[in-house]
Amino acid sequence: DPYKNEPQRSPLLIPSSEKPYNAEPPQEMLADNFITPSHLFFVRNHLPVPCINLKDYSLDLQLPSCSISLTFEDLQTKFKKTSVTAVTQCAGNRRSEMVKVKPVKGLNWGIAAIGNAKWSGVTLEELLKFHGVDIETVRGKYIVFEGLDKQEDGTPYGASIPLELARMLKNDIVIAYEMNGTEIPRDHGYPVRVIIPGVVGARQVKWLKKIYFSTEESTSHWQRSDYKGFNSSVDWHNVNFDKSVSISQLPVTSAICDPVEGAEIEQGATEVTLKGYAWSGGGRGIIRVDVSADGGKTWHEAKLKPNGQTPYKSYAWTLWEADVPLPQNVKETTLVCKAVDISYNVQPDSVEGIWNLRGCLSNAWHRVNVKLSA
Ligand code: MTE
Ligand code: MO
Repeated sequence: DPYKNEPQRSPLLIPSSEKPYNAEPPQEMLADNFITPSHLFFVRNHLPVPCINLKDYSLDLQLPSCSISLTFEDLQTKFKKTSVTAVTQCAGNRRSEMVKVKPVKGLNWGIAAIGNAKWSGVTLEELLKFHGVDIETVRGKYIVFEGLDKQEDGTPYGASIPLELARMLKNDIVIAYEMNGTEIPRDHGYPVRVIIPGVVGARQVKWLKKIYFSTEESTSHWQRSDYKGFNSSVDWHNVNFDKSVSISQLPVTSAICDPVEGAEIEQGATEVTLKGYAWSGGGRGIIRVDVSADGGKTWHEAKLKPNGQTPYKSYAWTLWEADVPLPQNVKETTLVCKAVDISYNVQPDSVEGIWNLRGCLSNAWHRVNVKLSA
């Protein structure tokens, strides 16, 4: 069994698949902490978790003029330690809302395939500069990352981002050896993982083994034939993955973590307290979250908790809270939230128009139906 050496996991996590292991925390716990505790951080594994002995570990940098192999100690001691607090979100977060429109292929994620952590390590810029490589002039079109987890035929998990994007983010991309101040847990990439803030989870390669430049995107299945968007009429008979652009920076999203679907609001309540998260890709900060307790007829502004970052480099999420007046003399109602980012990007009002066969990028207004006891 290739899965016989999997790590211990928190019993609080709710698995959507066991082998490979995929799980999300209970959604009502998500908005309690600005920094998601590592044991509650969602896990998205495509393959068995590799067993890595620190003594044998090295990171291979394939540079234009030479190949360099760095030990874990090299990473910790040769370079300045930089930290970035950033969201990692799976492209399939909130897929279960898309499934209600029409079935899709993929894990049935709720709203918690997202987390916010502090990652520490060396920036890509510094790592390359140290070895005499200027990312501004290096040749190639993509930077490629490979993991130590392998498919049965030996091909590793891999991902890439365009070099143009890597240049924009060169001081923010971190080759991380710590998560939330301690060693990275096995499920999250022990001992080293790349963090590319503002970019989809799929590119943040765990168990990082190799970095190189290429004229082509990573040839991995997950880069070429997955994690792309399509219009709602494309189905598995006519889909052409080569014709769609790989997902990198993510769109604006938000969700109500508490109350949860089907909750009963206490008798006679005139208001309900909503708690949730909002986040946008590309470092675009959240400027407003609108909430409604009558299905979107009337709107109120949620109180945003500052994330300590700046509007155009807002890689962390924004947690929010709102006390919203409840409609009276009804037995049930729908709570709604929607966020606006610094570019005034908004979330689509319904999921129908953005439905796609892989159930990616599900970022419509988040709706939660609750019961009001008379
Ligand atoms: N890296 C490797 N090596 N193998 C993987 O399966 N999954 C990716 C990414 N990096 C993956 C990987 C996907 S799709 C996501 S959403 C994130 O890791 C999830 O990170 P997490 O498990 O730490 O939450
Ligand atoms: Mo993902």
